[in-house]
Amino acid sequence: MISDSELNVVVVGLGYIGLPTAAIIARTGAKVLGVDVTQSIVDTVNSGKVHIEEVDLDGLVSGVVARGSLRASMQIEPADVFVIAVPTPFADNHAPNIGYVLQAATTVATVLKAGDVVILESTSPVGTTEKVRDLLAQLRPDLKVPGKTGESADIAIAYCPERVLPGRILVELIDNDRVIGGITPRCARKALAFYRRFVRGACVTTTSRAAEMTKLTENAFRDVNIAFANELSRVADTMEVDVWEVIRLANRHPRVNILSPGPGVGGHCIAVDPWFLVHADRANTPLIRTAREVNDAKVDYAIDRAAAMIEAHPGMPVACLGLAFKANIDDFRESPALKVASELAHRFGDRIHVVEPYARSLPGAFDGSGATLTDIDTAIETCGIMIVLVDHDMFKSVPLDERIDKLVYDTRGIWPDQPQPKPRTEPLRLAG
Ligand code: SAJ
Repeated sequence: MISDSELNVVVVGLGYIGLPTAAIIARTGAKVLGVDVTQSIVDTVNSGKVHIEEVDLDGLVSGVVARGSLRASMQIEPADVFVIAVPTPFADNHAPNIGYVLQAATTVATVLKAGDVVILESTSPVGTTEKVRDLLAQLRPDLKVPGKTGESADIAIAYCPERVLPGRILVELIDNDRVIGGITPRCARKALAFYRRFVRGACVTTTSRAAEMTKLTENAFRDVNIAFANELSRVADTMEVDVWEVIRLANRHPRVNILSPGPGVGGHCIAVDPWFLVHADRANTPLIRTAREVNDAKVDYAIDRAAAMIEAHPGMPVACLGLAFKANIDDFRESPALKVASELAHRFGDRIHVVEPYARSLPGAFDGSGATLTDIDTAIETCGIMIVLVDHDMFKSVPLDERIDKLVYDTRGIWPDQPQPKPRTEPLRLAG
């Protein structure tokens, strides 16, 4: 086996998963090249800096870049292992777009040689790894690809989904168990040997198709369970019961574990991946599809409730607390909080004051609205209405005596001691 210091690894895609992965591998002593299509990302990494906010990532990247273990480039180079970590968005009809994956595989094909291992980490529809194999076979007829003929293959191809939670990426990259799906068992074993270099969690091997579906299943499971919590929150509003109390009490049952309602589900994973299953088998996914619709509809419900409160108090300044898609991160992708706050900004203009400790300025969605970005102390001093959209620690720590006289719509349940105004209920509206 090649020693860590002799191993050359290319990571294609230096985003939220690719950059931390590249840095963790570089820390083992391997020589890592991060490849990205964006020049500014390449320049940032090469200067030892990071373009994304993630706990401890800046120190790790500056260390491995200074030691010469991590470099970035727009040009691919030969290596022993190629890790593909590029986005897999979906189109308007929820059809997954694996174009970036195929583009990355095309780039890898230009430098591939016998003995190399190609690993796909991007969340992908079932069958994508086989499509990568077919593409490599087409582009490099000189190399024997796995699973095509009875002969032993020249290269190994596997699927190993990332499972890390934003905010805990570096810890989870090492500690989480990994599912490693090979095109063939031999491919899985080759990829396993690579992950064992830096993963402390268990590494379990399977087929590429099972590994692909496992990843989609994990996020669909969470989406369905959050949808249950979001549905409960609406029923509780109708019943004039505190949903947070009901959930706390129900969760005392030894076999009940209800998740938390919120203003909807955001991020680039849970709100997206379930569609890959629905798109693949619409007839057999009514539950997964409805969960998506329930979670999407929660955004409109939150807007309606907040707007009713604001309309009932003409002229009163409003603080929207949080824009990130979840607590304590700077990621605003697919954020329900951002959707609610920007919609309120366009309806109520300069009455809306946004507090977001992770933003230096208001995102483009607020352009022309008249809303302003402010800090939590100013918001407490000036705003009579508070709409809690993100459970950032900074907001949780505001004591009751600083908000006792406020009108509060708390979509995250961070202030259980706050006297709640009576909600205005609307019938459930499902998208599509
Ligand atoms: N949310 C709720 N209520 C909850 C939990 C979450 O409303 O009880 C909301 C969050 O506020 C956020 C969204 O759901 O808007 C998603 O947040 P999350 O913390 O559940 O998940 P992500 O998107 O940050 O990361 C998920 C994780 N998947 C699972 O937990 C099954 C992570 O492990 C995956 O690696 C990641 O997706 C991914 O990249 O696929």
